[in-house]
Amino acid sequence: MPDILREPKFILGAAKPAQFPQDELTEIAFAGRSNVGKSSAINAICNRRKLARTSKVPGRTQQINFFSLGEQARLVDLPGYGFAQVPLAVKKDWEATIHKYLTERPNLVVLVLLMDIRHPLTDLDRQMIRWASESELPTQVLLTKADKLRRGKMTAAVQAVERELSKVKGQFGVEPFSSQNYTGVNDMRLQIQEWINHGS
Ligand SMILES: Nc1nc2c(ncn2[C@@H]2O[C@H](COP(=O)(O)OP(=O)(O)O)[C@@H](O)[C@H]2O)c(=O)[nH]1
Ligand SMILES: [Mg+2]
Repeated sequence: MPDILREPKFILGAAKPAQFPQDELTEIAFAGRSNVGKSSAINAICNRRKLARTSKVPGRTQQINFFSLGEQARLVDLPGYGFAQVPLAVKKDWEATIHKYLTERPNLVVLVLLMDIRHPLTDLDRQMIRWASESELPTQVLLTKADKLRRGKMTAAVQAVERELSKVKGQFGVEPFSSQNYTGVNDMRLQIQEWINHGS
């Protein structure tokens, strides 16, 4: 496991762009539908049990949470989207904050977009992909909860998403992921180290 992932520290939660850290550190952002397994993924990658809070109650993370990785970089946990029981005005507000972060943040080098391997490419996932494409933001898609599928179906799901994304302008990778059986976890650790060393 790369050293840089060993000492992640929570820095701050930002409700609005004025609160984002003001420096030039590289950032890697994680986004996905609420309950997709984003907190679990961040915890698995950093080998921590409770760095990012996991919860069975979806929609809890309403801020953009910044975690430092040594002196060089940060992981950024974006608010989970698509949680039905949140008032429309609040949803719009989160979407605006996410949009602003994704399109206007100079620190951001890669988006890690998580989608449930059993039902990927929801409307809001597609919106995220559009924003990434428009901002020329390289995007790594992780198909989460891959432990729920047998190998054949897992491969088919990855290929189906790859096929869709090949039609979109931009740089997209697609990998299966599970924080339960650790599929893809080590690859992500190495990948993050690469992005930090060389940009995307
Ligand atoms: N089977 C399985 N369940 C998972 C996995 N990752 C997360 N979960 C479960 O999905 C639910 C939501 O996970 P969480 O990480 O809080 O999702 P978040 O809302 O995207 O941060 C929890 O009940 C987790 O235990 C996974 O890789 N496999
Ligand atoms: Mg979460």
